[in-house]
Amino acid sequence: KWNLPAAYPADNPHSENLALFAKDVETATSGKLQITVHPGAALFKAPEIKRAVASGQAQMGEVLISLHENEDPVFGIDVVPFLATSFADSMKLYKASKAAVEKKLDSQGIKLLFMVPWAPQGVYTKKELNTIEDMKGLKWRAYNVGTSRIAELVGAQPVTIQAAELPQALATGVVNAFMTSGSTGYDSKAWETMTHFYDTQAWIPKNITFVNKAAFDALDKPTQDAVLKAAAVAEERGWKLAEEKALWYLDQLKANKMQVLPPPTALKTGLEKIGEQLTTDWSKKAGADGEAVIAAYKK
Ligand code: PCA
Repeated sequence: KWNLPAAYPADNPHSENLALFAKDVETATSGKLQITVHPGAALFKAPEIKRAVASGQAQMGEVLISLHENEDPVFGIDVVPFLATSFADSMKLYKASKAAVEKKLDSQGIKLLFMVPWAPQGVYTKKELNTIEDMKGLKWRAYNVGTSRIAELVGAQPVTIQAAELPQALATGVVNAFMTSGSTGYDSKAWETMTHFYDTQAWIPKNITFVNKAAFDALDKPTQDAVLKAAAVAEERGWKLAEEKALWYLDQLKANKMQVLPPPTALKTGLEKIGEQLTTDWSKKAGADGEAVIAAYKK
């Protein structure tokens, strides 16, 4: 009996995919390995899940990999703005970076099982944005290093809040703007406080699902194979689900009376400039290893 802490709501496609993964493992092993998924950050808060698995407090987990960019720049490659903004490019970037990510995780006692994308990231506000100057002074919800840095660059005030606490932060007015996907906007009922969604398609972040290496190694071979097979199926299903539902989520924002808009030209240009700055910063941190991954991606 294993636990799998996760950080997003039970009806988010990531969590639904995990539930199906757990079911597949249970079926394939005739109930020998039972995985209980704990969505909604119920067991561990998002930033704590990875360490909980590395230290064996939980056997498996799911987390937004860029939460751990400080441990290795390669964990933040999928949040470099405007590097890979379509699902096809995101898959290419995944393939180019997977080995480096796996290697780093392995050195931390963790085995990567699968990676699944969110939808492209856009900006939620309760006022019109025309340029990045309009973002000055916003109380900006950040979820990782990159989203904090954007706030700093535009003169907004970053407040780091994970998705599980976002609805409350919106309701109490702790923040009045944020970047995320259509799905997290939907999960947190963004329309109750926000009026605009600018579909900037700035990057596609990913979640990783992983297992404590020692726990995995202790399984017998048929059980290991069942886990790996279910993981491969979950990865394919997850990518499909994410892409299929991306537009559906934007439709839900519209149906709830939000304005879903392409970014005005000046805003787009401003964000792209910030993107260039963040790309330079990332390349500096990531050095030759990072360059090699980007080169493989661009090939
Ligand atoms: N939702 C998560 C991470 C990226 C996303 O689309 C969040 O906003 O915390």
